[in-house]
Amino acid sequence: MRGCLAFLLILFYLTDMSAQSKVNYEESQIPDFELCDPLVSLNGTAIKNRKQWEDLRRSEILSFFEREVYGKIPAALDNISFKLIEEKKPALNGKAYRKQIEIRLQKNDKELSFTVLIYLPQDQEKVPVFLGLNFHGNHTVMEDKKILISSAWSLNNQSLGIENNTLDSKSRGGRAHRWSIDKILAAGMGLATIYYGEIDPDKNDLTDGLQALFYQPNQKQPASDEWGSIGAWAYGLSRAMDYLQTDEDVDPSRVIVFGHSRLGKAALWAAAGDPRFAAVISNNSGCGGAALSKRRFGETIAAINTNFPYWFCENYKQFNNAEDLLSFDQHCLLSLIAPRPLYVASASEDQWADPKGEFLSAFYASPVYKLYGLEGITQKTPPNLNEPIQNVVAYHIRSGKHEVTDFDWEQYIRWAKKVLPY
Ligand code: GTR
Repeated sequence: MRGCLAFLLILFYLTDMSAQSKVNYEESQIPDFELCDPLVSLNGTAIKNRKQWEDLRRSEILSFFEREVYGKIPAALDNISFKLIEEKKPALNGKAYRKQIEIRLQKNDKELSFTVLIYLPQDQEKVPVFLGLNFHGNHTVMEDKKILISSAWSLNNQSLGIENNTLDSKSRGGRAHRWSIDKILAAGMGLATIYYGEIDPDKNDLTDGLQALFYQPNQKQPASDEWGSIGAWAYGLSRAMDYLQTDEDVDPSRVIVFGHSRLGKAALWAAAGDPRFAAVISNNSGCGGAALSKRRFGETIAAINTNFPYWFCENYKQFNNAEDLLSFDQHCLLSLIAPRPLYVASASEDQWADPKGEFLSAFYASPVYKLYGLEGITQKTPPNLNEPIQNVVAYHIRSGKHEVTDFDWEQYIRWAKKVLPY
């Protein structure tokens, strides 16, 4: 009897593993599925105007994503403070000003700090700013020796020469190609960036980082409806926004939150929960970001929860290989951004992130923009490669890999100038 049970368990495990490892890249193999209508509330009420959307429907959607996907923020901070660790100084051969600010969070007699690096164009007041997390430290964003190197844990990276989970000057400027700072400054805009590992190290261990600040004595992991790492990174973006609101060089009404890949998921979630972000850009955010989960194309919920079991809340695992149970798909996450401008971008070789699922998600979120009289994505077929659609909801599919390129930034800057209030 016991042998039989063990055999069944092994069989179940193997079947489950093979279901997880089969990655579908065929449109013809996408299962039939139904998407919820963002404009019909849970009790069946048709949402006809902004008031109904804001009073009734929006909070239904937001609380679903809080409880079942990214996890709730467990409590309020005891204190937040800002320290200018590098005053505003001329940088980049006189093209810019740079400053570095430490943000300190305190809770339960514990604290966590992270550093915001800011570049602003010279001779300009109240600058609109792109705010984005970076993967390997602020010092990788620019070849600028004055940028402080973080002592926080980092993922190793061969091409950047990062070993022993420790950052050093070898990787200085190693990711400059992802930030197009010259183009941003030339457009009269600024850049604020934070190393995400200072907020929560990207490893399967929630005993440190932001979560740990909020634990009760003896608590070692978040409750099943509380935040994972993506929730923590998004929270860090909002705390950076707290700072930006106090910075007299920045226009707090024009802060665009940006993120690539896992950090694109964090940017979307930050903007969904924090209306102070004027706009959001999701660059190749894929599964658990802009892409529709029910398509099960490329990365699936089971795959992401297996490879990164700490990114989402524990409750999200109930949807592993059970996408039909989702009462809301990711287009509903995008609808939470309305009426603020939203840019979803894909790359043709990034099939893992399901470019078509990212496009359709923006399309299905667009009726909410229409309630506000704004133009979203109105065509149901994706545009040609490298031919952006730039309405209040924007989309492009760039040729090439999972990356952030100059082409991407050129589109974001052009669009930001068009859609932000001036
Ligand atoms: C992948 C992950 C994606 C995406 C990517 C990244 O391994 O499966 O969801 O987040 O990492 O962040 O680069």
